[in-house]
This record gives sequence, C-alpha cells and structure tokens, in this order.
Amino acid sequence: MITLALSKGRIFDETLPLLQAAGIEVTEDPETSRKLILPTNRPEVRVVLVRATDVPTYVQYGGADLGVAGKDVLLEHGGQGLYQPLDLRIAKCRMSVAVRADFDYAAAVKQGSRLRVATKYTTVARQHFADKGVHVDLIKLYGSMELAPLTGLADAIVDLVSTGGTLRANNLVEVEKIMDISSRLVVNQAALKVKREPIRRLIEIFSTVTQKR
Ligand code: PRT
Ligand code: MG
Repeated sequence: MITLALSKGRIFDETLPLLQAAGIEVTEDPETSRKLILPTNRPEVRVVLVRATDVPTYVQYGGADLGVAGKDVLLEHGGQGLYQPLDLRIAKCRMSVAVRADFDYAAAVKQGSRLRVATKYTTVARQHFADKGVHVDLIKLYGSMELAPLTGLADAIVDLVSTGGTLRANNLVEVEKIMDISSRLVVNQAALKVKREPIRRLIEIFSTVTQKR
C-alpha cells in the first residue's frame, strides 16, 4: 500500500493532474466527501487528507509514505526525516512583507526602528530580518494575518501573496519579496527503502510531467 498525504484545496486540485499522468484517479471528491481516507482506482494507492501544515509531520513519522507540501510549510517544519526529491512547481506564490499603505517601511528600516511583525512563518521571518539587520518583535498568528496591521497589532506582516487581491482589499501593500514558493514532493525515508520501486516510479512520472511545464 502507498499512502499519499494531501491537503484539501489548491494542493489537492493541482496534484490531481500529476496523479492522472501516473494512471491514478481519486474516486471521491474531498469537497463533498467526509472521508479522510480517499480510495483511488488503484487498490494499492490511497490518499489521506490532512491540514497543509500537518503534511510534513505525517510523512516524517510514516503516517503517509509521500506527501505534497508548500516550501513555506516545509521551512517552518524543518524537513527532518524527509526526502525532498522534486519541486512540483504547483501552488505557486511568494512570501512577502506587507504593511499598511500609510506606513513608510523604508523609512522605518532606515531609522533602525524596532518593527512589530505578525506572521505564521516565524522561522523564515526571523531569518529574513536578521539577514537585513532589522530588529523585530515577532508575533505568531495562525491566520488572518492581514488584520494585524489594520488593528495596530503589528507594523508589518509576513504572508503569502499570489494575486495580491487580499492585500489590496485590506489596504495593505507588498514592500518586500522574501522568496518564491511552490510545492514539493516529500517522501518518508524508510518508505523510500522499503517501497523503493513504486515510489521511484511515481517520482519519475511526476518529474517528467513537471519538467514539461
Ligand atoms: O487554509 P487552511 O488554513 O486550511 O490551510 P493553509 O492556508 O495552510 O492551506 P492552503 O490550502 O490555503 O494552502 C496550501 C499551500 O498553498 C500553502 O502552504 C502555500 O504553499 C500554497 N499557496 C499558494 C497559498 C497561496 N498560494 C495563497 N495565496 N497559500 C495561501 N494563500 C493565501 C495567503 O495566505 C493569503 O491569505 O491566499 C491569500 C492571498 O492570496 P491573493 O491571491 O489574494 O494574493
Ligand atoms: Mg489557506
């Protein structure tokens, strides 16, 4: 049995074509089914649905053999126990610093002010501001980061941006890109040894489809 961990939404949706290329069809729709284990047309392959941030943990401890997780999630997790053979180039976005439109970020940085930064991505944010030599107080949030500068909780946020629509709708502006983000295939290191052939075949097919993009 091969177990693949995916999160609902964009990662599930964008992984489907890759599975299809490998002849794997998920036979139930996660948006309507309440099942957390989804069967496929292949009796030896199943998909488990977990929160995006839990995918690396499931794969690390062998709750799943493989998974698909964003670089954002992997950097916060740390990647221990995970083999990361492939950038799937799906669920693309960027991680950026954003502030209220009326906040002069460049001036604050230049003056050496201490910044309050709210984010879910404290590991990446800490490293980014340390590299720039900017002193920050990090405030860990689990969602709706956009609200923090609007309520005075923080001067800036570090969040993911794709179209920029969410920032615009909340009167925020992107002032600095930290990095490009896409999703990677992650594999449990023990599974790679024990289930070597089927996993290698999947990696090869995913790789071929991904390189064609
Ligand atoms: O939503 P939930 O709390 O269940 O979990 P999650 O947000 O961790 O999962 P999900 O499915 O939303 O995201 C899974 C992965 O998709 C992330 O780990 C990223 O690698 C990737 N991804 C790609 C994104 C986006 N694009 C994205 N735009 N993840 C989140 N967003 C959010 C962003 O945080 C912001 O709130 O969308 C909003 C901005 O989008 P725009 O288009 O308005 O700029
Ligand atoms: Mg989300």
